[in-house]
Amino acid sequence: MKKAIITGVTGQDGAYLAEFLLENEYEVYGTYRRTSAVNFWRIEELGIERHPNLHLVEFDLTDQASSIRMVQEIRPQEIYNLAAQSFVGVSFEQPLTTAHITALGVVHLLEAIRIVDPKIRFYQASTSEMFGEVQEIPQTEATPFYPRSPYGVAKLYAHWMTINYRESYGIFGSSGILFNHESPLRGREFVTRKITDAVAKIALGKLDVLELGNMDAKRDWGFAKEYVEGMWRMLQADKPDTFVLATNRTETVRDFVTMAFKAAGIDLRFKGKNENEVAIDVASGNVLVRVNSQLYRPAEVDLLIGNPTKAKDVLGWEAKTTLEELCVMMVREDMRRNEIGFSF
Ligand code: NDP
Ligand code: GDR
Repeated sequence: MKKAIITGVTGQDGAYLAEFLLENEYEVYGTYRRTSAVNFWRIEELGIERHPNLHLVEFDLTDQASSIRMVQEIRPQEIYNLAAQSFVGVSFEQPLTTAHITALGVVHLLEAIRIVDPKIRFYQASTSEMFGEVQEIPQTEATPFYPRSPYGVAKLYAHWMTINYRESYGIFGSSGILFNHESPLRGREFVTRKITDAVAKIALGKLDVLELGNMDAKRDWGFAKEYVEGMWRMLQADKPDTFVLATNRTETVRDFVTMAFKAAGIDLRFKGKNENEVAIDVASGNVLVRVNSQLYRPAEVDLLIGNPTKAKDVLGWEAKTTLEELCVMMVREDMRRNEIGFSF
């Protein structure tokens, strides 16, 4: 039985990847952080929290000694580094915390591999945020990077360190440049889930207005459950490499708002521009969405669209779920959770 460590099993991707690896007969060691109220709601939602082959390990990526100890004790064949301070907005407020976790944290794991067993295969969760300011459309593995947030800069460091350990020490380190991927398990601070949760609350009469920042931003959104399989495929390949995972379609935040309200049977009409923009319920005339300029970021990534051809050719990976299907899935789940008063 293969052993894999997933850092960040309490997060969206960590939970889906744990489910996928358990289905594929792995023994999974999923790490979580010691906090006053550890949150296992995602693995509980997937019904895997008591799976006999899932072992929950207390771990903090910022602690070098514990990285070495963990790798030494578990001796896995594969490590998936999904742990990160992953919220772009917060990275502007906490640039150093973001750097400690999201940038330097990866070196703790790479060093642990180098010291304990250089044959361990390593996946690094890189991101389309490294592309940042548009240099080329669509973005590929060869597109120049120009990150626009402390998060993007931190991830770029981690990306290059993964490549550096590959070239310097022959470590099988692969980097997945993943474009945005969402699901009912997405954190509610990210825009898609913030929207679908608010749509459910508005439809159920629990909220009057949703406030958003920049609605002109364009993103390439896919379904997280499919993307974690791509991570696994990268570590089964013949050689380590860098791969883009994306849908090759881009939509604005406004388009997603329209789609999500439509999924709840509400048609919207948009009025005004920039910070004066609102979305009005066509049936009632009520304002349901308002722009709050305080939610704008100091620097924005305007347009992301990825070309996943290399992943398709080399890994046989392809995104399948459409944004419309994903949006309906998320609204339905948030309706159910809001109806039963689900606690996260
Ligand atoms: P989440 O924010 O949902 O999960 C992040 C995980 O990292 C959580 O389990 C969190 O634990 C853990 N974590 C944070 N800080 C530390 C730390 N110091 N030590 C150990 N664990 C820590 O992210 P996603 O699941 O969405 O993303 C997974 C990875 O993929 C991240 O690295 C993200 O940056 C990257 N990525 C995500 C994309 C997306 O669209 N989802 C796209 C491209 C890249 P806790 O629960 O305690 O906070
Ligand atoms: P992103 O995701 O920054 O792309 O990073 P997020 O959902 O936070 O933002 C997407 C776009 O929506 C705009 N936006 C808002 N965003 C949030 N969170 N809240 C709002 O109210 C709001 N209004 C408008 C943002 O300005 C932005 O343009 C995600 C994370 O998962 C990263 O970890 C990952 O690396 C990238 O996706 C790929």
